[in-house]
Amino acid sequence: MKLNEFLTSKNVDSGLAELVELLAEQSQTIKRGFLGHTEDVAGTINIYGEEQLVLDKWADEVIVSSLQKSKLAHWITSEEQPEVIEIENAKHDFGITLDPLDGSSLIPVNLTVGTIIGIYPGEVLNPGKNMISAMYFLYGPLTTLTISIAGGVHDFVLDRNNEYILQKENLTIPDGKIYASGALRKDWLPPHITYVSQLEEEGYKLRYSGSFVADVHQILHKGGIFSYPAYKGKESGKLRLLVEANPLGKIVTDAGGAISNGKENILDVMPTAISNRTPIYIGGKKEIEQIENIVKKAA
Ligand code: AHM
Ligand code: MG
Repeated sequence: MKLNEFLTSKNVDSGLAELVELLAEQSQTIKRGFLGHTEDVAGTINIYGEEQLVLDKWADEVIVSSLQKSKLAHWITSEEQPEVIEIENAKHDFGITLDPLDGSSLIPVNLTVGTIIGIYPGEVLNPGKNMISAMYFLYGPLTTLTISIAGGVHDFVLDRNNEYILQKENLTIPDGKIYASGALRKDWLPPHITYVSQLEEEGYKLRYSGSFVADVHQILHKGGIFSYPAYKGKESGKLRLLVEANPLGKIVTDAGGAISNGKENILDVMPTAISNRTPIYIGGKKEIEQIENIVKKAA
């Protein structure tokens, strides 16, 4: 079943369906643009102090300009933009969060990267639990779309005719024994050290690529836990609350898993700025309970 047929069959609001289809079209433009630009550095730095690739800025431009032209959303916040973009005379009040190319440091070595998007019914400076839909596109051996919409999480794959076709409806995170942890081991804080050694003792296997969206995709389909913890000198961790944690948090939660900063559900956190970062634990409910118990005991 094609994406547009699926959205119709689920009675998705026509404005939201139009927006999802527009974003799906942009993902194809982004994927086609990789050829020939995989190593180019833009010579600019984003608000997080990271060097931008030509492709980071270009993917951002593709999606932002399509939203500006279509007027299907009112607000956009992007990892590559310093401020919230407001679209005048928007047709709907949707607020969009965007990580145009997550894991982009892996593009020069041809590993899987993706685009992460959250959709709010209004302004983006809101707790993640207010999102009405979230999705990510993965550019790997296949181009895929995983979306939380209409009460479930669904996988689509781009076919030879450039149509996203339903692969799996209402997917749920299985039990599994994979773990991923970011930050340097020498900088981990005591609760995280305890957690990782417990996981390793229980037979969890390390799988960490450096692409959050690809690593979480693996956990969503195979079970386990991804973490990018608080670490020495960086109590808020590395990853971004609005454009990274919340959309993937919604997807994994809607698939029966959970997301936490070690103390509480990240989706309950009220952001104070679009640039907020957060420690992240995302995966199975059992693994999230385990880290929250360790953190509680250590307090
Ligand atoms: P990006 O959105 O600029 O690619 O940055 C975020 C990425 C995540 O995809 C990944 O989990 C993390 O940064 C990797 O960081 P590190 O190199 O510290 O392992
Ligand atoms: Mg990112």
